Amino acid sequence: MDPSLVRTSKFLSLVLRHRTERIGLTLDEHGWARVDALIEAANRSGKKLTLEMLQRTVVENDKQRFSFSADGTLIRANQGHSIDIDLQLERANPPELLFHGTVERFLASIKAEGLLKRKRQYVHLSPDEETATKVGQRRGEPVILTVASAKMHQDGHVFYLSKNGVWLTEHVPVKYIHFPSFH
Ligand code: HQG
Repeated sequence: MDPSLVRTSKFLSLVLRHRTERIGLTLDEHGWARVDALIEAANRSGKKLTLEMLQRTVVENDKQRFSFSADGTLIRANQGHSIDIDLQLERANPPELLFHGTVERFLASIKAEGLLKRKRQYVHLSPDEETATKVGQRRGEPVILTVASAKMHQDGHVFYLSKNGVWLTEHVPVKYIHFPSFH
């Protein structure tokens, strides 16, 4: 991805998922910002942003992190929020297994408490090991945990699938997690 788009994506992640108030923007209850208000608020706060930069970020983003509304007047992040908004995601049937990329230093705590959502609205799970590896790599040498998601679902746990293919759930109890044998 073009480095300037990476910067725009990071900026959008911050203001559309976590710190909207930092640039004096407000989101609606479903996490949408008005495109014109976002551009104005960003430029007012010193971050250059144009409609073309937003369009390119939505289309070319490596993880498809953002979407426009059908009429193009609104924009939001597809997942990853720490602020309390309702994405109105529909429940979905997960595949047999899902994956979670983490790092060694969290394992003792995960073994005690399962996977917790921490600051975000949900625990984020990946559909394949390759994606989970990239998620884990953000923090160091990745450790990939395997989650028995179909079993969890059978037992009544609710799953959602974000628009960009990330699986979301409230909590993964330890009994559904397979840890790699060397950990
Ligand atoms: C860990 C990125 C100790 C968990 C990614 C993770 C993803 C525990 C960290 C999305 C724990 C939370 C989310 C426990 C979980 N004890 N540590 N009981 N339970 N953890 O960033 O899944 O690029 O909130 O393993 O690609 O890393 O931003 O979650 O290491 O899709 O679009 O606590 O964010 O997407 O970290 O990443 P995060 P995550 P974007």
